[in-house]
Amino acid sequence: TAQELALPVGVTLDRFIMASQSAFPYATGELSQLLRDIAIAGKIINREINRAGLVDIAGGNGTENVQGENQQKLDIVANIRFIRALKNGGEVCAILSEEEEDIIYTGNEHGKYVVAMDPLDGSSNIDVNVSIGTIFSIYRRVTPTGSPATMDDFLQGGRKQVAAGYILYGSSTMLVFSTGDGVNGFTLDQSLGEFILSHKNISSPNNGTIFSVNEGNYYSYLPSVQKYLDNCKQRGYSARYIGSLVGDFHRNLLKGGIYLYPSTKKDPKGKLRLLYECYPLAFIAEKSGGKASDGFGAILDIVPTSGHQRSPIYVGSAAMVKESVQP
Ligand code: AHM
Ligand code: MG
Repeated sequence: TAQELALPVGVTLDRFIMASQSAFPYATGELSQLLRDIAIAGKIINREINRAGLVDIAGGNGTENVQGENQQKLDIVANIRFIRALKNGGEVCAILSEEEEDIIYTGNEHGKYVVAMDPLDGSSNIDVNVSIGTIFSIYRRVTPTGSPATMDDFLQGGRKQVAAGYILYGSSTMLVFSTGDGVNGFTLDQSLGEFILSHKNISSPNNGTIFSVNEGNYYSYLPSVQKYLDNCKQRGYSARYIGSLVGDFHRNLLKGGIYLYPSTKKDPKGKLRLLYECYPLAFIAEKSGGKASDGFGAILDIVPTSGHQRSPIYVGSAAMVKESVQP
């Protein structure tokens, strides 16, 4: 398997992908190319984010996205850049984006893959120079190549993801992904413009002492969730909440912790979107030994019914997730 490959920390993403290509059951050359295209999109978005403060492209532009939320300019920029990179790459026939209601057709009807993505998550953090992220989920299409993709290609369910991951634009920029066999993290070396393997075969600590949740909603959570949060506090756990899912998830993945976005009175199904927020992070969680639940069962087992549906989520260290969803 890829984990057995002798790939030292410090190799470039390209070399990693090349070396592991033959080891992954799914890793056709096309998937490898698609992962490279995502890395390129990440570098481009990284550049835009770093320039944002300078060229005044950050900030609300007055339009709303399909969920009726105020859309920031940089969201739109990231959406456009990502779509363009995947179009040019040629492996993807269609994209589902948080920023657009309908399926986006790339014109590559012979592409074997579809991608669901949140091009820039944590948009409320853009203006204030706090970490934000890109989340992506990849499926092999089920409709025949040469014909237009349909919603069926996106609604296969979390277990059918062939790869998923995120790019975190933090104090450094990192790409973390899995093709089903382990989770690896790559840090962008800005001077070289290359993602370098920095976090090899990430394993989620089974337990931890960090809980990440918007406690402002405490009185609107189920009693069982309130009880879990009370337990965390009685034990003196650390409360850490950026309000940027990718950043909160990533910290907990490395240090041990839980991220919760439970249902609230206002949002009975939670806030986060199943296809391009919950599924990909649940995939990374499980592939690294962690867990992801919607309060009833595994996130990855939820049968999807629509492209932009939401789900409550409890994700992170396995023991913590287990305890948090006990009735
Ligand atoms: P977004 O897709 O509009 O950016 O919303 C998703 C974000 C997550 O990154 C974050 O964890 C969550 O919303 C924070 O929500 P809240 O402000 O309700 O705590
Ligand atoms: Mg989002």
